[in-house]
Amino acid sequence: PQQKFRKDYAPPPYTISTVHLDFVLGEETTTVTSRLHLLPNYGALAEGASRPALPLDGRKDVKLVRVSVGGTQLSAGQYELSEKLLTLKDLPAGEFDIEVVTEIRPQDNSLLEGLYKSSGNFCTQCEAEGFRGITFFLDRPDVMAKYTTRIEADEGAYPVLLGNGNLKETGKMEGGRHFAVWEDPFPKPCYLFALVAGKLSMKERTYTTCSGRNVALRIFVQEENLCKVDHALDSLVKSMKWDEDTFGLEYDLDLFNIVAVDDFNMGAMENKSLNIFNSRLVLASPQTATDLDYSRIEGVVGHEYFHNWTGNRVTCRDWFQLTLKEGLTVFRDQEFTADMNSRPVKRIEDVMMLRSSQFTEDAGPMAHPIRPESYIKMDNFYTLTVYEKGSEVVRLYDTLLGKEGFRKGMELYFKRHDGHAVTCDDFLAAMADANNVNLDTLGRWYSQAGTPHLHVSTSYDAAAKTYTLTCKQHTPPSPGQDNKLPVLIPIKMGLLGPDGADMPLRLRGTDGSVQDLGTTGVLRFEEAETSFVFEGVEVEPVPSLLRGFSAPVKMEVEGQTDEQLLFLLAHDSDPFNRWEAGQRLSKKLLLKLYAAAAAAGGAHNSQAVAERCTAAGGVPEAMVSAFRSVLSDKDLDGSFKSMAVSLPTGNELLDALQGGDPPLLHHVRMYVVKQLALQLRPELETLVKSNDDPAGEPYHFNAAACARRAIKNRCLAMLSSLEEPEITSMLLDRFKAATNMTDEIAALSCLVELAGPERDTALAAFYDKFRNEPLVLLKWLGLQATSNAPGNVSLVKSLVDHPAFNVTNPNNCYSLFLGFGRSPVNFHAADGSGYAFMGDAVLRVDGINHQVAARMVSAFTTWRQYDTERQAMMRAQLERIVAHPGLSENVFEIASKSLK
Ligand code: HT7
Ligand code: ZN
Repeated sequence: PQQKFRKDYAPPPYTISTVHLDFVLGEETTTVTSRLHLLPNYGALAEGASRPALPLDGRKDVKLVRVSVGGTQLSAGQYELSEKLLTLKDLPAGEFDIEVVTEIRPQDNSLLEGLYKSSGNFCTQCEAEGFRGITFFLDRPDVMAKYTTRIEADEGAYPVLLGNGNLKETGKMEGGRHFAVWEDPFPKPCYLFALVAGKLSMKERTYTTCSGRNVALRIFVQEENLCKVDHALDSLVKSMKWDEDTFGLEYDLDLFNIVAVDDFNMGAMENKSLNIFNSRLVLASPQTATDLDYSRIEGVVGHEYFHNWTGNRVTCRDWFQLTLKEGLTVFRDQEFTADMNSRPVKRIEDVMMLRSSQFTEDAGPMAHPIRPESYIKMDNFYTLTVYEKGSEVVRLYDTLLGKEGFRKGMELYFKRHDGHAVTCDDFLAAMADANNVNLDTLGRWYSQAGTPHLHVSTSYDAAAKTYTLTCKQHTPPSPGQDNKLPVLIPIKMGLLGPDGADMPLRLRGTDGSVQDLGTTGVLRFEEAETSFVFEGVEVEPVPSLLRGFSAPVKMEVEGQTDEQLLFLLAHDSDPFNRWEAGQRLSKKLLLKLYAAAAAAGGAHNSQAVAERCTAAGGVPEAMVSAFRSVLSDKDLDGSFKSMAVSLPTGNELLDALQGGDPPLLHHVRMYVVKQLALQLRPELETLVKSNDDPAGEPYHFNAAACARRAIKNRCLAMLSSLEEPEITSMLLDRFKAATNMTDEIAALSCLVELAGPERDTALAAFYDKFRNEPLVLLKWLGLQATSNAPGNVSLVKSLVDHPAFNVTNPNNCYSLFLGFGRSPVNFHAADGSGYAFMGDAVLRVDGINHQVAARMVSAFTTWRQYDTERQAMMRAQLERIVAHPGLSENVFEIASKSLK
């Protein structure tokens, strides 16, 4: 397969100003007629040079029926046709029209890219390069055109016909067929094209924009799901208002449609005015969706809506710039969620995810800069790095420039680039120019992969009353990048006095002047090493560094003691750093106990591990009492408490371990949870009781109600680790009595981890209750797949043949296979059975859907993190996969790069 390189970018030889598409949708064949108006883009030609050819991207399942240039049909010898390309030559001078007629079979399209069918309805997915699965086209984001779409179909089977933009015309035809014509006034790249035809029901609301225009908001779903769209509609209204208030960005058409489909490779797609969503990110009712589902729906509805400006009105010049729209839009959706709910809680959740998954990606064989340099399949670069680290990089501007400066930068960005396809450099330039600052060292974040390491040492001079922070940074090598330059790291910080209050910050400048930073300052650290000196520091402070996680780095604070961490946990005015102090304490402890358990060797059952951990000192009283204070603190929000008593994820610990044994680490984590539960049992039981919803109270999705459920269910999970019959039966009672999905699934997930009849009883009852709710069955599959119950591999194997499982549906594969890949005990079973199962599954799914299979094979990319036996077994699976005949480019790229 061929790699594409960022350095090779060249503008297209022709651009397209208008596109007229005519779809005749059929059960057997769908015919697409595409009429394009082309403009030369090759500039002046050298003397004697002929005009460039026009290469139109296609796919092997797109059948070319005919092609005409300037009204004349070409004969076979007048064009070149290969599996992926239709090349037209000897083109007219100046502007000209072409017409391309193709035939496709959406009903056979299991890739779910281009035009396909889901639950009997037609729908599209064109990002990144799906449009070429519909017709031959300049399938690249820098070709922006105005689209008109005519859709014709059988009226009985497909009463709803949707396209981008405004509805211009509808009509009935002979033979029970009908048509609709849609016109989108905004130029767009083809990846934002969309079409839907099907039997769908709709719920509508009106939104009046800040300038007084009425916009019809419509959500289309299958009839039986109409009762589950209110939350998505509420979220859309909130998003529209938030974007007006925060960035002055108003919606630009009179109609905004969302369609929910069951078969979708990703979460959702921001097609202009016709967003298409995976149904799991639209549909919610208290009985079928958890608080987490509600929150994700709010976030993703916001994310897709925000793309209307960051992605659609201003788009990417090429796919290497993907983070330009995705990093920025993730940042916007994170800020939206923070404003709608709890800011500290949202920040902690995002950082937990970044550390447990993106840091792993950044340390592995697939590490790439947020703006990658090359790819084989662009679909493989919709990564946590591009999205989540990309958002962290956007957050750097926000931290450095402040809210006002950031908004000024955004305004200049839109002023300069509205209606254009641009680059990350253009974004940086707008931010820098609007604020008149130099951001060159920030630009390095776009080109360097890997997580920077920040090392801070401190010193206090009592006589001079100065306190010095000496900061050093380096970024470890990553594939293809051995040497890295220092990056701009904004260090948001404070200094705590002995009473726990923030001290005033008086920073000494290089010229000897003193800058007053208030009590929280941002240090601009951009060299390999810099010392920051604070003056007038009366007593030695405890430093609170990287407040709010002001940069995506791994920070080590030399000499930081447990006492200092306990102090920060108790007093830091920055809630993020309070949580962070607890995480650092827990991480130190877990790594120490793991080392003790690993050194003892031998069998790794939970009993033996517990004995070794106890012999190594167990969980110190100081930590128990710090957690007790958090749990009993009346001023702390329940969601925050729940996160403050959660241990760092297994992935985060494995990243620190090198050569780790996942089941052993799991047992060590469970040992610590159990010890905490034993010693904090009274507090946990009190919190469970005091946070139960009052009887008869209906479900509400709001910060206060979610916080109550979060702490209650965290306490239940901790208590369940005690494996006491009394607690297990209480969990079963709670499972049966639950009135909302959050509580029901919380109890079930505890039971699924326990051996005993309650597990089977609960799983069977849950299945019976929800056998007709496909989205809820995803949870049922996922819980069993992820379970660490010993010997679960055989149960997961049997689920593949269960009637609830459908291998052609991406959500099913993600729940079952990706869920299984997250189980430290069973995926990493010592006999390699988990790896073999996953290897087989990757190859099977690759025969159906390349994107889904590529996501599954990612379970193996971390193989170098584990002990030598596991490394060998995982590597063997990757080698088997790479050698498989007919492997997709998607899977080949991930598997082969993982082996390098
Ligand atoms: N921009 C959308 C990306 C997307 C996608 C990419 C590849 C294959 C399928 C896909 N479905 C959606 C989603 C987003 O980030 O908003
Ligand atoms: Zn996006």
